[in-house]
Amino acid sequence: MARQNYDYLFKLLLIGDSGVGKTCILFRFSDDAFNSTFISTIGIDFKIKTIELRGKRIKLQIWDTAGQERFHTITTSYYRGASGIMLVYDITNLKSFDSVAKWLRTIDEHANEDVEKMILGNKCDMEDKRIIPREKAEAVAREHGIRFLETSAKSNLNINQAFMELAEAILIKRTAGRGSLEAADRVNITQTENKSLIRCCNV
Ligand SMILES: Nc1nc2c(ncn2[C@@H]2O[C@H](COP(=O)(O)OP(=O)(O)OP(=O)(O)O)[C@@H](O)[C@H]2O)c(=O)[nH]1
Ligand SMILES: [Mg+2]
Repeated sequence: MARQNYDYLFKLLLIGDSGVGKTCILFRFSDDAFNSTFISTIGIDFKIKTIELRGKRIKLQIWDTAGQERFHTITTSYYRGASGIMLVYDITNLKSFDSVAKWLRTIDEHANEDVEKMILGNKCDMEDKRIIPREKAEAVAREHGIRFLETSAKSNLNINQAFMELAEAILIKRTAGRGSLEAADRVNITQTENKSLIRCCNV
């Protein structure tokens, strides 16, 4: 069996309306690249990236969900296993911001109660097309006690920051009240990894 080369495994989930930039955010984080062609996600997909935080190696398994309503049933089935959720809207798209409340309700319905949440206002490189003032989104996030950042997958603004902040919040929660990280916290080394692309078929 291959030796485990990480201390923790965190499962993260990207959600939000179609077209807000979830896949681009993940692509920027995992491959440091950006694609301006819109290829809407079918069902669900994931990428792996290992980061280092507070001297620990943390393997992030990041699930990228399709925003389109027709995939709702399959995507919500992935909420339960997530320890962190990034809820993305597009600062140039009012509808995507109005949907934030709906997505928060979906989280309440399908995710673990202690899931760490973060709201991301993406495409902040398009200042001239901005519809949602930052303060307005900040107020909503504050009201729900959720972290908030404006990001740009295109110009690589706050992308790393967002994943690091979310991972750090999860790490703090997992290790809270302990002087050191205990073996019980560690992921099961026999756990197998499904690296294949999971897609929703026949749609
Ligand atoms: N200007 C700008 N465009 C972006 C940014 N992020 C994504 N886009 C563009 O927005 C479009 C949609 O991006 P995606 O990442 O595919 O959107 P998505 O949220 O994954 O959409 P679904 O998979 O349908 O849920 C693409 O044309 C991207 O190039 C950004 O930060 N700035
Ligand atoms: Mg996508």
